[in-house]
Amino acid sequence: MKDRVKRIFANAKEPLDAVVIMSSVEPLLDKAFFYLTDVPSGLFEGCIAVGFPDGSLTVFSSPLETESARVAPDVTVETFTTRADQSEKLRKLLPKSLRVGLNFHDLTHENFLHLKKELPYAEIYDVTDPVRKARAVKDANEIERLRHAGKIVSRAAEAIPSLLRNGMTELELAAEVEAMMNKFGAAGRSFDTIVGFGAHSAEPHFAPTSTRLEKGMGIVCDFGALYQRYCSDLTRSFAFGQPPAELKAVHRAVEEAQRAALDVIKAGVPGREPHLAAAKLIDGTRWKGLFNHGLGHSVGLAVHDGFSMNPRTEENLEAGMVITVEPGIYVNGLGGVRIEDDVLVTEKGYEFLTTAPREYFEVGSS
Ligand SMILES: [Mn+2]
Repeated sequence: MKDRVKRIFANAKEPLDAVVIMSSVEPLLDKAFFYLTDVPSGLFEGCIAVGFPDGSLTVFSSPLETESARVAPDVTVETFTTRADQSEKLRKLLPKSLRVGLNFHDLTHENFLHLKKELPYAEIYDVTDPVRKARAVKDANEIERLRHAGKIVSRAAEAIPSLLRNGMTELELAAEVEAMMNKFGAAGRSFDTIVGFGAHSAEPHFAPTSTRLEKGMGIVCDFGALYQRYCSDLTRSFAFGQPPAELKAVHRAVEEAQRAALDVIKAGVPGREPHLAAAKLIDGTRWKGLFNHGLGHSVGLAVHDGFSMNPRTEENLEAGMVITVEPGIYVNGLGGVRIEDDVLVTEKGYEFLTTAPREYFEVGSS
């Protein structure tokens, strides 16, 4: 993935000689390793990728994953046997007094100290921001996978009304939604599924429990599919049977807030503007102040992929970004509503990557 390697160097403020990406053990893997190598399979725990300004990339792989690494396009693979062997090969590749960029954001402190020791003459620079910026704007290959991850999660969302049963638990619904995603082609979930019934739905990141579904409860389901390492992230809100009148009105307000945010999304717009549009709409209702999180975030190899939209966002939207748009209103004791979709930012506006009906609210009452 020569272009991806080059983009990191182009984004760096200082001229660098090499960028070193090193993963620890699951879950402390650096997703930048997969961004640069595009290896379809493998964890690559403790492995290292070294990129150079001409776009070339060397991977130090354990024997365990060498075959997976060989599939990667444009990568030189060197297999190491022990950590000492890996260090020796690294020192040979990066002789003294080079300017070396490290991705501080995803490098464990232990590995940082290790690399400093193994490369004592190197000048170390933090490339967190150049890596983040490169990953924020997706290339065609990434967009294709994100589109597919969006399709899978949308199909699962469409199935939810048929899954709802009187007396089922939040944990059961979460498991069934995940099973749907797997059935439709997901390699797994992109984060722990959120299912909240009734008052639980007012907690944006609620972890499902054995609470049972009863008539008149609101439901929030927030979940995502992994497809070829790429994430989707979708939220739909339902009511089981006839919900309290206030919850219905909340749902309408959230739909309108999402519409207002989407209407301002296009390349060149400051990233805070869509957030402010949704917040303005919600703050003009009786639920003022109850939209208590940012409007959305970038999705990619990570479900929170480095860019986010909130009142403090300084960066502009760029064509090729894939972001969530997820306003919500949370009323303590009553319940909450959130509607979340993934969109691709374009020059003229945006394109939905998730498609399940948004307006659908009251479902099955028995
Ligand atoms: Mn999200």
